[in-house]
Amino acid sequence: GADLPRAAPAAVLHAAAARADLLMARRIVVLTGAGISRESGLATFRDADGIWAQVRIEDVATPDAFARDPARVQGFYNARRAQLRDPAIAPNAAHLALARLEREHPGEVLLVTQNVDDLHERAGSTRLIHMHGELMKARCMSCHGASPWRADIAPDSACPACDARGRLRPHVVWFGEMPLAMEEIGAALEACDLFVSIGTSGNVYPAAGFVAEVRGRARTVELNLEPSEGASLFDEAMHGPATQVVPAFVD
Ligand code: BV8
Repeated sequence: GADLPRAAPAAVLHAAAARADLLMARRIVVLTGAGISRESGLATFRDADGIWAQVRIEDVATPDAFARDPARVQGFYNARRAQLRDPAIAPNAAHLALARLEREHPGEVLLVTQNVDDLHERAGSTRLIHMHGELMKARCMSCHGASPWRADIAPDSACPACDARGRLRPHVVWFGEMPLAMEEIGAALEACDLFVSIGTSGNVYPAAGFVAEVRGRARTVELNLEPSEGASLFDEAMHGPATQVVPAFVD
């Protein structure tokens, strides 16, 4: 009839079926995005109230932007660092559920996050890859070593660790740069039998392509507020706020 959707939607996953999936899975890769931190008070990127609605990517999140106006780029990241340090910002029920998932499946869960916040580690996750870097670290442009960010780092500050006294930049992956740990992520994707994507719009590659890589070999599940760009590529989905759907999936 007229009400039938044109494309086959991902099957809606119920908590009991999700639980059975989890119990059977042996190698789990979880990909998270900004949506998981939204209910902790951090803005997403592409929603109407998102970061990319306030500032242009090409002004703050590309190597060119940093070369042109390092102070502007530092200012952008310093504001986000200050927000992350606000005592009101803390891990939510979704971050905590993923830390429990790791504890309940020792050695079987790899959490790959696109987020530069530190809410997953504050929640207790340890097998964690920050593929787009970490807000609270600086990276040396000469020795490439990452070190904790300090408030007194200026656009011309030198690396405390290397002989070359290279300049420091935010330890984040900008547009046009290669995300971190891609080999390790590729190996985990190849070996996994369950892939869960949480709170990501599916707009930024290579992360947005992970589901297509594992499809057919691994069971694929989307947990997001609404269907993402790649929603039709997932076997199953639960749509709703992360603090509800992630604990429902894990517990
Ligand atoms: C690379 C760090 C290769 C910085 C980020 C075509 C044209 C031009 C370029 C490309 C192209 N195709 C591919 C590219 C490359 C480009 C890209 O993908 N561009 C897109 C825009 C087309 N990708 C890259 O450049 C990547 N690098 O490809 O390198 C290479 C090869 C050789 C040599 C050199 C390089 C690097 C990309 C990394 C960019 N850096 N972040 C910073 O944070 O300041 S990306 C940025 O988007 C974010 O930081 C985040 O990491 C990433 C993903 O965003 P999401 O997390 O998904 O957030 P979003 O707002 O989009 O979505 C939120 C979702 O949550 C929504 O669906 C919403 O419904 C949901 N939600 C909201 N609330 C809740 C919720 N869900 C649950 N509960 C809630 N409460």
